[in-house]
Amino acid sequence: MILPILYSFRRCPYAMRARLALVVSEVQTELREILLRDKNPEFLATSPSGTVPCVKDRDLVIDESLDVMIWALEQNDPLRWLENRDTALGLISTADGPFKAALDRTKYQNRHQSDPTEERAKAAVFLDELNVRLADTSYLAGDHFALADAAIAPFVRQFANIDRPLFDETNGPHLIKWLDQFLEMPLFAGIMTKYPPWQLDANTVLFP
Ligand SMILES: N[C@@H](CCC(=O)N[C@@H](CS)C(=O)NCC(=O)O)C(=O)O
Repeated sequence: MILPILYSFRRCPYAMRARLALVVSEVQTELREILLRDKNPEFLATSPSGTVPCVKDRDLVIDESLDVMIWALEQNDPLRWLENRDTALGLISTADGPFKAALDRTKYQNRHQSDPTEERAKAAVFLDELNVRLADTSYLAGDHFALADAAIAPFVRQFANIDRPLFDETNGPHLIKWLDQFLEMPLFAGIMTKYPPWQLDANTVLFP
């Protein structure tokens, strides 16, 4: 059987969300760890955007992390991650749009010539919205950890890691608890295994 290939990068939050969905759906892939500063020609020939994650399943190429999640979960969704999908997709669109822009402009202020205080304020609009949602339920879109949580938590983690004490001081308790719960999930530990960068003659690495 030819397995789908997953081009991934351990620390990329987009690749993290894809790996979370692959673990939960038990869709097995051949994992190829990519170095973003030295991309393999095979990866560049596959991914139209040159970004991770990217899945190649025979003739099908999936170059967007959210599409990888949905592709995997539509094959097998034992934990009902696709429930409340429309609510999830709305939140993910804000996370990937204005929130991710503010995250990058807070984290890489030199590259963007941005004002981190202004950018933190923009990020806070979304983070406050999440905190309000999490006051009512423990998860972003329903009564269990699902698509929205898995797609968004890697980005909230990245934002929090810029300055964790400041994050804890300036964010609501429900959001902090939700993030900490995510970081403690065996599921999260399971997608953060380190792999050597892939090479053409490397042994096959199965994921999950
Ligand atoms: N919209 C894409 C974005 C993926 C993305 O930007 N990934 C980053 C790594 S976190 C990347 O591969 N950047 C290419 C580079 O740094 O050269 C998705 O959702 O998959």
